[in-house]
Amino acid sequence: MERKSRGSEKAQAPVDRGRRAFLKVATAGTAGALFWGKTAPLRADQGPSLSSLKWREKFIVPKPSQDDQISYREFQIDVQTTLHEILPGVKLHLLAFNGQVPGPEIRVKEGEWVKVKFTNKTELLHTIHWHGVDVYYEHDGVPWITQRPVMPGKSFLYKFQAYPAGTRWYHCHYATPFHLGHSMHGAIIIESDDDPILKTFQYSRDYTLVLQTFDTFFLKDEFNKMLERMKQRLWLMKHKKLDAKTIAVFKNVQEFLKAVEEGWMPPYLSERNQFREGADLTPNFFAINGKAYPLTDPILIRQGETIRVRLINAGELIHSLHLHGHQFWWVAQDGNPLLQPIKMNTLDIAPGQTKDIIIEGYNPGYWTFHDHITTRVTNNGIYPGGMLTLLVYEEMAEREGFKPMVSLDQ
Ligand SMILES: [Cu+2]
Repeated sequence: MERKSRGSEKAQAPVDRGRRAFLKVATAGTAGALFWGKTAPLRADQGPSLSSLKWREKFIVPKPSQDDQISYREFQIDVQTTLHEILPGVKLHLLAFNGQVPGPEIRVKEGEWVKVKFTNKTELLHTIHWHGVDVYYEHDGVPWITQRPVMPGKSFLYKFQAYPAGTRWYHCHYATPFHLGHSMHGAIIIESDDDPILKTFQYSRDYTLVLQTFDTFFLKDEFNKMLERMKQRLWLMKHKKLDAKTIAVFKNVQEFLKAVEEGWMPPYLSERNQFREGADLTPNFFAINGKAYPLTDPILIRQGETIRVRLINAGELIHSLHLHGHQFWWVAQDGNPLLQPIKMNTLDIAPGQTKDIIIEGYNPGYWTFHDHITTRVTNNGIYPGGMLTLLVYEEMAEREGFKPMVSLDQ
């Protein structure tokens, strides 16, 4: 089913005409770019205009229909505990979507209707939030605001129309400092035939890199506490005592204030204190797609090839990613194409953000791509490690049988 009326044809026409006009100008080699309908000088660090003015169009996010007359792309996602290895000897019990770290990547086309059956296979409470996707509010996955959390053993059907195109992600929105840190996240890539980045750069390969930090002491400690809470909750469930009182749900703020007045002690006044800013979260492992260097997967490229790398920061820290031997194009922010790509070699990415870059294969070799906040290229404080991967020219590696050296200096 097509999304109805996203701006009138009349409103779109000038943009398309503008884009065609610009492409003509660009191919003719004129040093000028159409920017907001005016000619602006093309800076050396700017790429061709991506002319993405879609966000200006007017539309209302549709509510998923109840009768299921729509044809959906269907996905099954569960959450379970899994034993995940970041590095040999560093195994952590984590909460993971379909037992994977990061969770399965969902790829859909813009405008497609998506149905995700989410099943909770733990004794904790969870939801899924679709980060950066324009979903109908009832499917936004914020516990107690737009839905009741998904209870142990229960399922929830998330339905939405995939929009807008771009690099987006999903994560649990329940007790997020803990559940997100525990790897309840994954990528959702919304593709479009009309993607200005694909049209402009004609890239042939597309990589997704999910950045994550682990505080293994915190996670181990919290996991043990969580197992204890799970045991308690199982007992409550068995004796049919898991109810609103047990998990302290109030209908509104007044009801909550009244309970405090009458002597009920909120958990933040107790000793639990589990997510205290700064004091507790001191990550000692830094991962790309669930692995720390030297177990990170290399990014493969060939001479003359253009690739797209989608970066998703699912962790707690800001990263400053630097690529050796190349300038790359920064082309999208939070999934949305920039009006003008920017040429750079070090890109910062804050928690929750996604950024897309285009790398052109013009300097054959083996190059590191890493967080330039240097404490993050370590494993438990030991260099080298952490958030570091390699850009590897495939044909060279094939010819020379290149395998990165692994040094674990004492
Ligand atoms: Cu959760």
